Amino acid sequence: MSDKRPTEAEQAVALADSLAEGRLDRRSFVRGALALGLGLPSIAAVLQACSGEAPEAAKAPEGAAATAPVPAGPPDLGPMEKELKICNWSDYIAEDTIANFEKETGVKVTYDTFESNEELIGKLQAGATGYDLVCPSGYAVQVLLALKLLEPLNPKYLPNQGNIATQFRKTAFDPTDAHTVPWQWGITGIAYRADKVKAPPDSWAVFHDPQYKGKLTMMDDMRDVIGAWLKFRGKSLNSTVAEDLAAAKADSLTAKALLQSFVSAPVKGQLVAGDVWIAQLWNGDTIQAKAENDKIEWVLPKEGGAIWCDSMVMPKGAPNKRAAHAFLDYILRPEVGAAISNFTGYGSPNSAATAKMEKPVAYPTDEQMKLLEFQADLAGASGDWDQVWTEVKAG
Ligand code: SPD
Repeated sequence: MSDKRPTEAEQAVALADSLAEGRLDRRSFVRGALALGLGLPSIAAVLQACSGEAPEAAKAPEGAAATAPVPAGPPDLGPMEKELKICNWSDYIAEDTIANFEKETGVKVTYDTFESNEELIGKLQAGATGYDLVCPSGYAVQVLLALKLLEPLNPKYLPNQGNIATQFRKTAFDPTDAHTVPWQWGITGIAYRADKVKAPPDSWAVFHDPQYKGKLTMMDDMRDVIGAWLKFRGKSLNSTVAEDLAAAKADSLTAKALLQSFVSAPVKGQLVAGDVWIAQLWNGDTIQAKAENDKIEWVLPKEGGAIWCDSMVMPKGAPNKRAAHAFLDYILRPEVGAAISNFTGYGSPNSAATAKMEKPVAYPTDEQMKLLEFQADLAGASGDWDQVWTEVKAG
């Protein structure tokens, strides 16, 4: 007989299983869940998921046949698999997050990284990645959903889902919370070496300033670069208007003549070393660099920039779905979520985790939000953007 005692998360899943399979009534479930320390929002989420009741919007109209079939939810998952394969952005997880999960569950995790949403979408479109969890930004979730490349999640296995902050529920990219568990949110702005620049930059125009030729970088990321030049001209960073894109292309090419390179997360080392003085960069990665060199600062340009939320999703055909859910519920624990954001420097979409963070990143106020815009799916215009980016890279 094994002497391994079930963890609280496993007990919570077993409790939810018993409720779903009718071996436990709702009152006993609530009593057991409270004894395990589950929060009321998590308990309510499981009760709703197990109620068999269709959501308000999906309910049959008055007078419809009482026997109309209720749409089936995601299927129950089998036993926990022994492996899990994750693909995430680089520098985006605490050092012990994976090791602690492996120790607790016995699941062996393979962890790969990617550097842009377009790289991730390309991998998934090519098929057969074997990934169980990947972490696209909101607009890329919309792209993957449109391509039918995602599996729905089963809330029955996510009792900690109730810890997610309200801003990150029922989002534009996942209106029913059926496919995503939000991971981190952040903002694209400008990192700079305060000891090297003449004056702190406050505009995307700094990437057109010849005095910094060779000391500048912008990200190797179509949405961030073209989006920045759209904001610079007072346009939406999701614009699909031909003239706006033509202007953004011209601005990108003017900048390119002064840039050392297009580079994303790896620029941190160059900023620390002083080879790069001014870099388009995400706020959290800048905080990671600042930990190594306190002369590094970050600013949101006066013209504004992108705010985004990256979420864990399960690609179509994920081979280890039960282990994927176990990992998602694990990262939704307050202390695990807090440790991840303490390392990454980004905001946590988990309010219980934010409450435990050393230096929580505050969500922008309504006033600050006026400068920020969420990136959205470009749908039919993505080919036009690809064309602009290809010409910028080749130009
Ligand atoms: N090092 C992790 C950075 C994650 C950035 N993701 C969002 C990009 C939005 N364009």
